[in-house]
Amino acid sequence: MDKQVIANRIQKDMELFEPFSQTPCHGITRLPFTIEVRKCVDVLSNRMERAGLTVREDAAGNLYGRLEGSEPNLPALVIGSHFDSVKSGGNFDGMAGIVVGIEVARMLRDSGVVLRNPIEIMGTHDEEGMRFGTGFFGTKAMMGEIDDDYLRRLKDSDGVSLRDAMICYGLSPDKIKDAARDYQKEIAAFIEVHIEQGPVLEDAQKQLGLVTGIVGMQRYLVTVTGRPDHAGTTPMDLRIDAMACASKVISQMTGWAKEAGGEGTVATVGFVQVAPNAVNIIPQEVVFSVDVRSKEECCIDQIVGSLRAELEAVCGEKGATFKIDEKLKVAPASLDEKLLAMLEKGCGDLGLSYMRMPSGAGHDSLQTAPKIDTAMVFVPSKDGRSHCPVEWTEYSDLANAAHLVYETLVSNYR
Ligand code: HGY
Ligand code: MN
Ligand code: MN
Repeated sequence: MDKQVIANRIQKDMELFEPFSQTPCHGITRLPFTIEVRKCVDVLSNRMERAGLTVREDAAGNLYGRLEGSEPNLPALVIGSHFDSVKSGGNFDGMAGIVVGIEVARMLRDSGVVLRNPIEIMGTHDEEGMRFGTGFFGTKAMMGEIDDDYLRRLKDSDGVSLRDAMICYGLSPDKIKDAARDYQKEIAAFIEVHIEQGPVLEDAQKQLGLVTGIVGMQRYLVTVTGRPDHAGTTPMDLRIDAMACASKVISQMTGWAKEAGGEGTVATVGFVQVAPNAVNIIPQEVVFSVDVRSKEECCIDQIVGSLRAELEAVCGEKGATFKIDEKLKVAPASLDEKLLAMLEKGCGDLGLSYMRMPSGAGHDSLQTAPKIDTAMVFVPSKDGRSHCPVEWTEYSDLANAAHLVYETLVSNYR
């Protein structure tokens, strides 16, 4: 299999998605259940069909392309990742893993090799949680973890519920349970190829990363409520200033993360919204996001505990109130040792340099790993950058990942 041919085919596919962005002059923005995602899914469907796959979309808007094996009743080997993006992100985060999966299907077609198990190339919907503040929607739906309350409760910044967004996209939310898979019977393994989104592989000059585990994550939306007053006539000691309270708490997040220690422990406030958001009005309300991660769940709990205690103290002192909405809570996950060993052997057979490494980013694999044998293959990110317009990965690196997954499947599932 000529590696340049594979890299060229991957590049051709990847470049098809570049025009689909809500922020054409500033990176890629493909929020769930929007026209940008719809266009990506339509192109992905076409590429899957041309690769000989039978395509279907499920009730959550996930996309599957299936290739039968010699024993169709065996559980499928799913190769997947997400087609949605962050705001002003890159074209590779998520999409690269789906395109590599389609390339593996083409390699099987071209080689004439028929695996025992069927394979399914999967594009998942709303992994990032960018619009509704959660994350991993598509894989949660596949695991049967989404109910109607979830769809009604979660709303975007315009007040559109996840349920209504699905209806506008052409889905029937009442059928969400149809997206659930009997994964014990239907899925043998979930394999995700993904850009590393950090500098480790590039610094170590390794071609591939074999992921040993993924950090746990907790996401919250905090609302601090004060009292709007005139910025000029209200004495400092009479104010109930929501921004003064929120900023005092937010400024301590980095210290709490350092104090908590633990491998991969990080805390981020990435979103802040002020109301009424006017230069001469004391803020009535501040809403901010909290994203806390660690390989050790106790470290996450410690940071969230400090957040809660400080909100109590600061708001109590100033006469403000607060609420904390939980948006996401997922435990750290170890990935499957058997699959890791297969991939490691594959790297050896192909002469590809690699290293075992943890993932500080969350992925669909975080949702599948507790119940489905799951493996992740990382490819290097240029300068370690991701979730920004300069995100870049060499197509030859994606070709290496396709080669590894192809060889691993052929060596172990033929
Ligand atoms: O947030 C993450 O780590 C991933 O990009 N969803
Ligand atoms: Mn991402
Ligand atoms: Mn991703």
